[in-house]
Amino acid sequence: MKPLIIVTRKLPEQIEKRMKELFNVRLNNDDHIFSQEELKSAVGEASILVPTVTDKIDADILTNAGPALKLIANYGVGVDHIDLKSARNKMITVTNTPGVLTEDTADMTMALMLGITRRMSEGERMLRAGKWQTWSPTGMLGMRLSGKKVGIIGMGRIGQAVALRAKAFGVEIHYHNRQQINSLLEKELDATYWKSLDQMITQMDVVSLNCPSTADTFQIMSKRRLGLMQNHAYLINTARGDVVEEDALIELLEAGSIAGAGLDVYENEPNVNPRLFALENVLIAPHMGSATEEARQAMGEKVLINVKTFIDGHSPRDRVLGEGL
Ligand code: 8YV
Repeated sequence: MKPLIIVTRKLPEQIEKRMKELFNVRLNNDDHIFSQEELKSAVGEASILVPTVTDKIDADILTNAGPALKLIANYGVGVDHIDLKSARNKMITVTNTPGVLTEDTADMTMALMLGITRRMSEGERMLRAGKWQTWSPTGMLGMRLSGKKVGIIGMGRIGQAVALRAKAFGVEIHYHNRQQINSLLEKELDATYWKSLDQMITQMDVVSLNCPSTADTFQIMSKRRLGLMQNHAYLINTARGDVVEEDALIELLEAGSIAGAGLDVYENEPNVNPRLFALENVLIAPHMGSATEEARQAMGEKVLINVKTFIDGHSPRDRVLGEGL
C-alpha cells in the first residue's frame, strides 16, 4: 500500500499529473480552502501533507496528526503558517521550496518600489476615472529612485536579488540582517551593513522587507520603528504581513507622515484592512510575489522531489530546521 499524500490546494496541472503517476495522492480539484475540520482529518489520515500558505497548521491541528504523518512538504518557501515545534515533537519532517521563487519575488519588490514612488496605480486610477485633464508641469510628481538609499531588511536570497536589481536603478544599497553577509558578496552588491536597524531606518528613502516571518521578525517594523522613517520615505513589503505593525503603518500613511507603501502581504490575509483601500499613497497587490507560471511550476517540482526523496528513504534537501529547534 503506497503512503497517502493529501494536497490541500489545486497545483499546476503538470505537477498534479506527475503526482498521480508517482504517488497515491488525493488532490483538491475544486481548490476550496480546507476548513479546520478538513485539515484535522487530513493530518489524521495522510502520511504526507502538501499544504500552502493558506493552511494554518498550528499546534491544535497537529494534535490531530495520525501515526502515519511523517512529512509536511510545503508548497512555498515561508513556513510561518506551520508550527515547526509541534511538528518536530511529533517527529514530522517539514520541507519547503527555496530558491525557485527568489527572482520573481525580487521582481515584484522592484515593481512595487517603482510603482509606488512613481505613483503608477494612482495615475491609472485617475485616468480610468476620466479625471485626467492634460499634462501638467507639476502633475503626478513622484520620487526619483536613482541616487536614493534603499534599506533592505533581510539579506537572504530574496534580499540579495532585490539588491542586485535596485543597484541597476542607481540606488545606494543598505541592509540589516541577523548576520553581516560575507565581504565579497557585500562588495559585489555594493551594500552597506547596519547592525542597528533603528539607525538604518532613519537614513533610508525606501525600506524593503525581505525577511522571513519568525518570532524574531514579528512586527520588526513596529510603530516605534515606522516612526523613525523619514517623511518622504516609502515602505515595501513582499515578506509577510506580520513583520509590520499594520495599524501603525496605516496611521502614518493616513497622516502623510511617510510618503507611501507598496504591499503584497497583509496581517489577516485574505482580509485586507479597508482603510488601505481608501488611501491613494499605497500600491497594493494580492500576495502575488511568486505568481509566475515558471515559479509555480518549479515550486511543484521541488515538492515532487522532496516527497519522492522522502518516500525513497532519504533526507530531502529542503528540510526546514527552524530556528531554536
Ligand atoms: C507562495 C510565498 O505563493 O513561498 C512563499 O513563502 O509567500 C508565496 O510566494 C505561497 O507561500 C505558497 O504557499
